[in-house]
Amino acid sequence: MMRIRVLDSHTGGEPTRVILAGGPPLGDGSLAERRERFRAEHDRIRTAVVREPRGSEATVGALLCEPTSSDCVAGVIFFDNAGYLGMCGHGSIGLVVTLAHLGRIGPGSHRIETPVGVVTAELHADGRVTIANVPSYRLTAGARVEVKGFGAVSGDVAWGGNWFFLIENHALTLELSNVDALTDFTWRVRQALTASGITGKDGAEIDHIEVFGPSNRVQRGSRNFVLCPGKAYDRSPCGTGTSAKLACLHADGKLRPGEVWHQESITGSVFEGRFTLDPTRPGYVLPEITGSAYVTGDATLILDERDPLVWGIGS
Ligand code: PYC
Repeated sequence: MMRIRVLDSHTGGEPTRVILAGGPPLGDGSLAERRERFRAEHDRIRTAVVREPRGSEATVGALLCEPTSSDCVAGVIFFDNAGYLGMCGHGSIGLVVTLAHLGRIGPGSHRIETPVGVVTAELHADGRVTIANVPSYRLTAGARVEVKGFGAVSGDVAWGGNWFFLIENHALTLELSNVDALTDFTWRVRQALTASGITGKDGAEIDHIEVFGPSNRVQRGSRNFVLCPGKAYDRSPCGTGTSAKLACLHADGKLRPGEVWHQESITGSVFEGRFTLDPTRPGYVLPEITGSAYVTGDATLILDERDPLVWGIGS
């Protein structure tokens, strides 16, 4: 019998489950090394925590780790029903609110180590959180891919802590009632990208697909639908996806440093995004994403080896 202590929250509708105790023993090393150990030796703990019957297709897990650097308040490894994430914007906002709920941090600036670099989080006095995400950039503008049932689709390939394909031109309505059609379209796009060999840097798989449309709620912004690696859609506007969007807006000369972009999600929640320029790398932006999260649960998960579904459905 294993017991795993978790705190649940949601950020703009997207759940985050932080493992506080009882997680896998990953030893020392960088967060990237520990993530590989998690994947190689303890993957069934990932599936037990986020898959049904304990989790859901939308649940993102966050394993709280000792940081290697003493100026970081925490280290974190994000994961979902399909595998491991480089960074997670909504999850970082959820983690900060969780640490505040536990009394471990107060308002102010905090550094968090992830497998793809250190992110800085500002907890504001009103409870909102701003994440200074990893440097983000557009790799390819206007890549074209032939999508079964839809014909040629063009989009940008950009990095925001995960790899994204960002689509502006399409015929779909961005409404919650249309999630099945949006999921079908974006899943086909993802498969077509893989089949055509369109990738991120160094052949990295593009595992997030983002579709944009007009928003009637926000000004200077848009509404999005984001397909996550495990085929669930992001209930939040997606922090890493908004970072990739900021990189594309900058590359197209449509948003200047410091100007605010409002990214509304398919569920109606909104992140504020802005960027500064990376002084060391032309074309890269340093995104800042602001959003709110709320704690929704405090639980101990019980993993009983007599249970045939102990490691989660499909595991
Ligand atoms: O907010 O970056 C994000 C994210 C990635 C996957 C789900 N949410």
